[in-house]
Amino acid sequence: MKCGYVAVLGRPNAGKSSLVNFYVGEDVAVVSKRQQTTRSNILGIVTGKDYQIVFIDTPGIHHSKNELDRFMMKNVRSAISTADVILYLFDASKEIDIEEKEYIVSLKEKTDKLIVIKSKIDKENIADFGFDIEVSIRKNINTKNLLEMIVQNLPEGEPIFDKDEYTDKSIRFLVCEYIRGQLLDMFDNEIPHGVAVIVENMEENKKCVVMDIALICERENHKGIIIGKGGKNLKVIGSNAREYAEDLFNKQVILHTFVKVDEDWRNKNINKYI
Ligand SMILES: Nc1nc2c(ncn2[C@@H]2O[C@H](COP(=O)(O)OP(=O)(O)OP(=O)(O)O)[C@@H](O)[C@H]2O)c(=O)[nH]1
Ligand SMILES: [Mg+2]
Repeated sequence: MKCGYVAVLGRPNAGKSSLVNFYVGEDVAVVSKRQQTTRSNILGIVTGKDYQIVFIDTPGIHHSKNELDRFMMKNVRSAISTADVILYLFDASKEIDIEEKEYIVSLKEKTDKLIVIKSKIDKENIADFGFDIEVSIRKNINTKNLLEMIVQNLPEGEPIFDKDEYTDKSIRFLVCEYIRGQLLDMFDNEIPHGVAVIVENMEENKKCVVMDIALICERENHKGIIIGKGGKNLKVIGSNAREYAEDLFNKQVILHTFVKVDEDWRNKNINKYI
Protein backbone atom coordinates (compact mmCIF):
# COMPACT_ATOMS: atom_id res chain seq x y z
CA MET A 1 0.00 0.00 0.00
CA LYS A 2 1.07 3.61 -0.56
CA CYS A 3 1.04 5.38 2.80
CA GLY A 4 2.55 8.50 4.30
CA TYR A 5 2.42 12.04 5.59
CA VAL A 6 1.69 14.91 3.20
CA ALA A 7 2.46 18.41 4.50
CA VAL A 8 0.28 21.16 3.05
CA LEU A 9 2.19 24.45 3.01
CA GLY A 10 1.63 27.95 1.69
CA ARG A 11 0.96 31.55 2.59
CA PRO A 12 -2.01 32.38 4.85
CA ASN A 13 -5.31 32.07 2.95
CA ALA A 14 -3.84 30.01 0.04
CA GLY A 15 -6.58 27.39 0.49
CA LYS A 16 -4.68 24.72 2.46
CA SER A 17 -7.41 23.83 4.95
CA SER A 18 -10.05 23.84 2.19
CA LEU A 19 -7.98 21.30 0.27
CA VAL A 20 -7.53 19.04 3.29
CA ASN A 21 -11.23 19.19 4.24
CA PHE A 22 -12.19 18.43 0.64
CA TYR A 23 -10.18 15.21 0.46
CA VAL A 24 -11.05 14.12 4.00
CA GLY A 25 -14.74 14.79 3.37
CA GLU A 26 -15.12 16.29 6.86
CA ASP A 27 -14.32 19.72 8.29
CA VAL A 28 -11.20 18.89 10.26
CA ALA A 29 -9.83 22.44 9.93
CA VAL A 30 -11.48 25.84 10.08
CA VAL A 31 -11.74 27.66 6.75
CA SER A 32 -12.27 31.40 6.65
CA LYS A 33 -11.82 34.37 4.35
CA ARG A 34 -9.33 35.83 6.83
CA GLN A 35 -5.58 35.23 6.94
CA GLN A 36 -3.91 33.07 9.60
CA THR A 37 -6.92 30.96 10.40
CA THR A 38 -5.05 27.73 11.15
CA ARG A 39 -2.88 27.97 14.27
CA SER A 40 -1.45 24.48 14.72
CA ASN A 41 -0.91 21.37 12.62
CA ILE A 42 -4.02 19.27 12.09
CA LEU A 43 -4.01 15.81 10.59
CA GLY A 44 -6.62 14.89 8.00
CA ILE A 45 -6.61 11.20 7.12
CA VAL A 46 -7.83 9.78 3.82
CA THR A 47 -7.83 6.01 3.38
CA GLY A 48 -8.46 4.49 -0.05
CA LYS A 49 -8.35 0.91 -1.31
CA ASP A 50 -4.61 0.92 -1.79
CA TYR A 51 -3.41 4.09 -0.09
CA GLN A 52 -3.53 6.14 3.09
CA ILE A 53 -2.75 9.85 2.91
CA VAL A 54 -2.18 11.63 6.21
CA PHE A 55 -2.44 15.32 5.35
CA ILE A 56 -0.76 17.73 7.76
CA ASP A 57 -2.63 21.02 7.48
CA THR A 58 -0.28 23.79 8.63
CA PRO A 59 -0.53 27.48 9.57
CA GLY A 60 0.18 29.90 6.72
CA ILE A 61 3.82 30.94 6.39
CA HIS A 62 4.27 34.53 7.59
CA HIS A 63 6.63 36.78 9.52
CA SER A 64 6.40 36.35 13.27
CA LYS A 65 5.24 39.28 15.36
CA ASN A 66 4.59 37.44 18.61
CA GLU A 67 5.02 34.12 20.41
CA LEU A 68 1.90 32.69 18.82
CA ASP A 69 3.33 33.43 15.34
CA ARG A 70 6.60 31.77 16.28
CA PHE A 71 4.70 28.74 17.56
CA MET A 72 2.83 28.60 14.24
CA MET A 73 6.05 28.67 12.22
CA LYS A 74 7.50 25.95 14.43
CA ASN A 75 4.52 23.84 13.41
CA VAL A 76 5.38 24.42 9.74
CA ARG A 77 8.97 23.28 10.26
CA SER A 78 7.85 20.21 12.14
CA ALA A 79 5.40 19.31 9.32
CA ILE A 80 8.23 19.58 6.77
CA SER A 81 10.44 17.25 8.78
CA THR A 82 7.66 14.66 9.18
CA ALA A 83 6.44 14.74 5.58
CA ASP A 84 6.98 12.11 2.89
CA VAL A 85 5.48 14.49 0.32
CA ILE A 86 5.15 18.28 0.48
CA LEU A 87 2.41 20.25 -1.24
CA TYR A 88 3.06 23.97 -1.68
CA LEU A 89 -0.03 26.01 -2.60
CA PHE A 90 0.04 29.48 -4.05
CA ASP A 91 -3.07 31.49 -4.82
CA ALA A 92 -3.66 32.04 -8.56
CA SER A 93 -5.36 35.37 -7.85
CA LYS A 94 -2.47 36.99 -5.97
CA GLU A 95 0.87 38.34 -7.15
CA ILE A 96 3.59 36.03 -5.93
CA ASP A 97 6.49 37.99 -4.46
CA ILE A 98 10.22 37.31 -4.61
CA GLU A 99 10.32 36.03 -1.05
CA GLU A 100 7.71 33.37 -1.76
CA LYS A 101 9.48 32.37 -4.99
CA GLU A 102 12.74 31.96 -3.09
CA TYR A 103 10.99 29.91 -0.44
CA ILE A 104 9.59 27.48 -3.04
CA VAL A 105 13.01 27.17 -4.67
CA SER A 106 14.58 26.41 -1.28
CA LEU A 107 11.94 23.71 -0.66
CA LYS A 108 12.79 22.16 -4.04
CA GLU A 109 16.40 21.93 -2.94
CA LYS A 110 15.37 20.16 0.28
CA THR A 111 13.12 17.50 -1.19
CA ASP A 112 12.37 15.79 -4.48
CA LYS A 113 8.84 15.06 -3.25
CA LEU A 114 7.50 18.56 -3.67
CA ILE A 115 4.30 19.26 -5.62
CA VAL A 116 3.80 22.96 -6.37
CA ILE A 117 0.11 23.76 -6.76
CA LYS A 118 -1.53 26.83 -8.20
CA SER A 119 -4.76 27.04 -6.20
CA LYS A 120 -8.11 28.81 -6.72
CA ILE A 121 -7.82 28.76 -10.52
CA ASP A 122 -11.55 29.50 -10.76
CA LYS A 123 -10.56 33.08 -9.80
CA GLU A 124 -8.71 35.72 -11.78
CA ASN A 125 -5.33 34.27 -12.69
CA ILE A 126 -2.39 36.63 -12.12
CA ALA A 127 0.21 34.59 -10.19
CA ASP A 128 3.31 33.91 -12.23
CA PHE A 129 5.43 30.95 -11.14
CA GLY A 130 6.15 27.42 -12.35
CA PHE A 131 3.76 24.82 -10.94
CA ASP A 132 3.19 21.08 -11.22
CA ILE A 133 -0.58 21.19 -11.22
CA GLU A 134 -3.34 23.82 -11.00
CA VAL A 135 -6.51 23.13 -9.04
CA SER A 136 -9.73 24.64 -7.83
CA ILE A 137 -11.20 23.07 -4.75
CA ARG A 138 -14.32 25.21 -5.02
CA LYS A 139 -15.03 24.18 -8.63
CA ASN A 140 -13.55 20.68 -8.28
CA ILE A 141 -11.00 21.19 -11.06
CA ASN A 142 -8.10 18.72 -11.26
CA THR A 143 -8.73 17.33 -7.77
CA LYS A 144 -8.66 13.71 -8.97
CA ASN A 145 -5.39 14.28 -10.85
CA LEU A 146 -3.81 15.85 -7.78
CA LEU A 147 -4.89 12.91 -5.63
CA GLU A 148 -3.25 10.50 -8.09
CA MET A 149 -0.09 12.58 -8.12
CA ILE A 150 0.10 12.52 -4.32
CA VAL A 151 -0.47 8.76 -4.10
CA GLN A 152 2.21 8.09 -6.75
CA ASN A 153 4.73 9.99 -4.66
CA LEU A 154 3.98 8.19 -1.39
CA PRO A 155 6.29 5.44 -0.16
CA GLU A 156 5.17 1.82 0.14
CA GLY A 157 4.19 0.96 3.70
CA GLU A 158 1.52 -0.01 6.18
CA PRO A 159 -1.34 2.34 7.12
CA ILE A 160 -0.47 4.63 10.02
CA PHE A 161 -4.05 5.08 11.24
CA ASP A 162 -7.13 2.91 11.43
CA LYS A 163 -9.17 3.20 8.23
CA ASP A 164 -12.14 4.80 10.06
CA GLU A 165 -10.09 7.59 11.61
CA TYR A 166 -10.13 10.94 9.85
CA THR A 167 -8.24 13.23 12.23
CA ASP A 168 -5.91 13.17 15.23
CA LYS A 169 -7.97 15.87 16.95
CA SER A 170 -10.51 15.32 19.72
CA ILE A 171 -14.13 16.44 19.48
CA ARG A 172 -13.43 19.07 22.13
CA PHE A 173 -10.72 20.57 19.91
CA LEU A 174 -13.05 20.57 16.92
CA VAL A 175 -15.77 22.33 18.94
CA CYS A 176 -13.32 25.05 20.06
CA GLU A 177 -12.12 25.49 16.48
CA TYR A 178 -15.70 25.71 15.28
CA ILE A 179 -16.26 28.59 17.71
CA ARG A 180 -13.09 30.30 16.48
CA GLY A 181 -14.44 29.92 12.94
CA GLN A 182 -17.64 31.69 13.95
CA LEU A 183 -15.64 34.53 15.51
CA LEU A 184 -13.65 34.89 12.29
CA ASP A 185 -16.92 35.17 10.35
CA MET A 186 -18.56 37.61 12.75
CA PHE A 187 -15.82 40.07 13.64
CA ASP A 188 -12.98 42.00 12.03
CA ASN A 189 -9.43 40.73 12.03
CA GLU A 190 -8.18 42.22 15.27
CA ILE A 191 -10.77 40.55 17.48
CA PRO A 192 -10.74 36.91 16.31
CA HIS A 193 -6.98 36.89 15.88
CA GLY A 194 -6.66 37.78 19.54
CA VAL A 195 -9.05 35.08 20.75
CA ALA A 196 -8.24 31.60 22.00
CA VAL A 197 -11.01 29.12 22.76
CA ILE A 198 -10.54 26.46 25.42
CA VAL A 199 -12.61 23.87 27.23
CA GLU A 200 -12.29 24.66 30.94
CA ASN A 201 -14.35 21.75 32.14
CA MET A 202 -16.09 18.81 30.52
CA GLU A 203 -18.21 16.03 31.93
CA GLU A 204 -19.71 13.23 29.92
CA ASN A 205 -22.17 10.51 30.80
CA LYS A 206 -24.25 8.11 28.70
CA LYS A 207 -26.95 10.67 27.99
CA CYS A 208 -25.20 14.00 27.70
CA VAL A 209 -22.05 16.10 27.67
CA VAL A 210 -21.58 19.28 29.70
CA MET A 211 -18.92 21.66 28.41
CA ASP A 212 -17.71 24.92 29.91
CA ILE A 213 -15.97 26.84 27.17
CA ALA A 214 -13.94 30.01 27.69
CA LEU A 215 -13.23 32.53 24.95
CA ILE A 216 -10.02 34.31 25.94
CA CYS A 217 -9.63 37.76 24.40
CA GLU A 218 -7.02 40.49 24.75
CA ARG A 219 -9.04 43.56 25.73
CA GLU A 220 -11.99 44.54 27.88
CA ASN A 221 -13.66 46.31 24.91
CA HIS A 222 -13.24 43.17 22.77
CA LYS A 223 -15.02 41.22 25.49
CA GLY A 224 -18.01 43.55 25.25
CA ILE A 225 -18.12 43.28 21.46
CA ILE A 226 -17.92 39.49 21.52
CA ILE A 227 -20.70 39.20 24.10
CA GLY A 228 -22.89 41.71 22.23
CA LYS A 229 -25.89 43.73 23.43
CA GLY A 230 -27.74 41.74 26.06
CA GLY A 231 -25.45 38.79 25.31
CA LYS A 232 -26.90 38.32 21.84
CA ASN A 233 -23.64 37.43 20.02
CA LEU A 234 -22.54 34.94 22.62
CA LYS A 235 -26.00 33.34 22.55
CA VAL A 236 -25.75 32.77 18.78
CA ILE A 237 -22.21 31.43 19.07
CA GLY A 238 -23.16 29.10 21.92
CA SER A 239 -26.28 27.77 20.29
CA ASN A 240 -24.53 27.08 16.95
CA ALA A 241 -21.65 25.39 18.78
CA ARG A 242 -24.06 23.26 20.79
CA GLU A 243 -25.72 21.98 17.59
CA TYR A 244 -22.32 21.28 16.07
CA ALA A 245 -21.13 19.46 19.20
CA GLU A 246 -24.33 17.37 19.43
CA ASP A 247 -23.72 16.18 15.87
CA LEU A 248 -20.20 15.08 16.73
CA PHE A 249 -20.93 13.53 20.14
CA ASN A 250 -24.21 12.12 18.92
CA LYS A 251 -25.88 12.99 22.22
CA GLN A 252 -27.28 15.97 24.08
CA VAL A 253 -24.77 18.73 24.82
CA ILE A 254 -25.13 21.41 27.47
CA LEU A 255 -22.72 24.15 26.63
CA HIS A 256 -21.78 27.14 28.76
CA THR A 257 -19.72 29.84 27.06
CA PHE A 258 -18.09 32.80 28.73
CA VAL A 259 -15.53 35.45 27.78
CA LYS A 260 -12.38 36.26 29.74
CA VAL A 261 -9.66 38.85 29.24
CA ASP A 262 -5.97 37.97 29.33
CA GLU A 263 -3.97 40.88 27.96
CA ASP A 264 -1.07 39.98 25.70
CA TRP A 265 -1.71 36.22 26.00
CA ARG A 266 -0.31 35.81 22.46
CA ASN A 267 3.10 36.63 23.91
CA LYS A 268 2.83 35.50 27.50
CA ASN A 269 0.47 32.59 27.70
CA ILE A 270 0.28 30.58 24.52
CA ASN A 271 1.12 27.38 26.40
CA LYS A 272 -2.03 27.85 28.44
CA TYR A 273 -4.40 28.22 25.52
CA ILE A 274 -2.98 26.64 22.36
N1 LIG B 1 -12.48 30.86 -5.27
C1 LIG B 1 -11.92 29.92 -4.50
N2 LIG B 1 -11.77 30.13 -3.18
C2 LIG B 1 -11.19 29.18 -2.43
C3 LIG B 1 -10.74 27.95 -2.98
N3 LIG B 1 -10.18 27.22 -1.97
C4 LIG B 1 -10.32 27.96 -0.84
N4 LIG B 1 -10.92 29.13 -1.11
C5 LIG B 1 -11.26 30.22 -0.17
O1 LIG B 1 -10.05 30.81 0.30
C6 LIG B 1 -10.19 31.26 1.64
C7 LIG B 1 -9.06 30.71 2.50
O2 LIG B 1 -9.19 29.31 2.58
P1 LIG B 1 -8.49 28.43 3.72
O3 LIG B 1 -8.66 27.02 3.31
O4 LIG B 1 -8.97 28.85 5.06
O5 LIG B 1 -6.99 28.90 3.54
P2 LIG B 1 -5.70 28.47 4.40
O6 LIG B 1 -4.57 28.39 3.43
O7 LIG B 1 -5.98 27.27 5.20
O8 LIG B 1 -5.51 29.75 5.31
P3 LIG B 1 -4.69 29.89 6.74
O9 LIG B 1 -5.19 28.83 7.67
O10 LIG B 1 -5.05 31.26 7.18
O11 LIG B 1 -3.24 29.77 6.42
C8 LIG B 1 -11.59 30.81 2.09
O12 LIG B 1 -12.47 31.91 1.95
C9 LIG B 1 -11.93 29.70 1.11
O13 LIG B 1 -13.32 29.55 0.91
C10 LIG B 1 -10.92 27.73 -4.39
O14 LIG B 1 -10.58 26.71 -4.98
N5 LIG B 1 -11.51 28.76 -5.10
MG1 LIG C 1 -5.90 26.95 7.26
